[in-house]
Amino acid sequence: MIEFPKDFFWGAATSAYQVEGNNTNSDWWEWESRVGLKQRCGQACRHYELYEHDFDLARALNHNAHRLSVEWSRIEPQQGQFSTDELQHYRNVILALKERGLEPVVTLHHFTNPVWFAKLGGFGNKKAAGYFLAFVEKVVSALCDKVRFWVTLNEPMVYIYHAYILGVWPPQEKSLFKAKAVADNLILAHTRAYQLIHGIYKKRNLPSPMVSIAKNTQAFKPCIVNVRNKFAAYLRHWLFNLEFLKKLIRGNSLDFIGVNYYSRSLVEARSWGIRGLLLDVCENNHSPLKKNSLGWDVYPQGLHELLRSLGRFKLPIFILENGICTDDDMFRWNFIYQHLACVNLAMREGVKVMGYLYWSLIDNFEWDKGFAPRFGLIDVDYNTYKRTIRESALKFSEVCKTGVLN
Ligand code: IFM
Repeated sequence: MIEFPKDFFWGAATSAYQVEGNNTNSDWWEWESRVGLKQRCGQACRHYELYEHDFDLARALNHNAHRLSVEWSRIEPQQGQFSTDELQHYRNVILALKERGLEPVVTLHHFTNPVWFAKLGGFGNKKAAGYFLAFVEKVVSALCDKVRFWVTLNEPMVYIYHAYILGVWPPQEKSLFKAKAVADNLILAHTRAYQLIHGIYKKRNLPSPMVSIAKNTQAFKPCIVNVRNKFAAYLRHWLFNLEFLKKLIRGNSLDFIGVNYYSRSLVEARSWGIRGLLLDVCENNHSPLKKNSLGWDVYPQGLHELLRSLGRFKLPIFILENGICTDDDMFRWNFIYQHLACVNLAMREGVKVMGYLYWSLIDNFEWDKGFAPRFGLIDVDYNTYKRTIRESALKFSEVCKTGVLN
């Protein structure tokens, strides 16, 4: 029998743009129409109207926590103009979670920006952190009496990689120089937001908040075990999993480590150059594993190794995303089961993990990949917006209820 602590957080995650619908002031909305994206976000899952129903389902599934994001472009549609209606909307959303006994975990930036901010150069602008802080100040002041867990940035390195290196997300700039500037500004934005949030709680005599980022992570494994591949795998783990976190920890700006984990990357360094060491992956289908519908390897033991490695920082860890897109729901349950077993093993070995949030509560808009990848515990019919609970969700709900993985 595999047991979890009584005070463990169980639940699922979503992000505003991917589920709400009609975020017409967002840079993604503008970009999708400009480039003619095949499948546009449109109404998404209509979660903006249906959130109470979705939270009823989460409650019925025995979740006791839920991660969501607030959409900056709704709250500040024009620079300096804050919408009291939208702030009230998000307050209602948080109250709806609390009424159902779900601990809110609130993300402030999950890939999307207001159009006005994007036009000013987004996080490439020297003043970006200042613009972000004005928004953070409004949101945190409006919600601080109801929210304890804040996530300033979702997967900053994924954001930079897709938007400024691969150039497949807005603003589609392919510039290492820009990518570096954006990374520096994101670190500054986080650090200043961290101080601001703590300052607001202190001023209002509220119990200290828990502030972090959601860090994307991967297991880097040598394809053929030789010195170069082993070195490249180690280097990538150090650079892509740990370095960003280390910077924030050195700046005393993390209260816990937020972890997003999905998959493995099979390292095959074809040279000792930067490209070989940092980017080359196996292209020969060596050591094949089962894959999700986007072709990502399923590799649960990577989560165990990662948690062990993060344990060195002596901060509590909160798994903020772990999930699979698949049309085979038994495969989804297997995925959850195996990852939870790995989390539990790390905990028994002394790593402090506070909770596990599955990505995602409901099927949603998977960015440039559209609606085809199905990550949800709950199926969404995009014609009727009807929700249907999947079998995997029911099995997961038993674990949430009992804290036992059978
Ligand atoms: O859908 C995304 C989410 O927005 C960020 N983390 C990974 C998920 C699956 O790709």
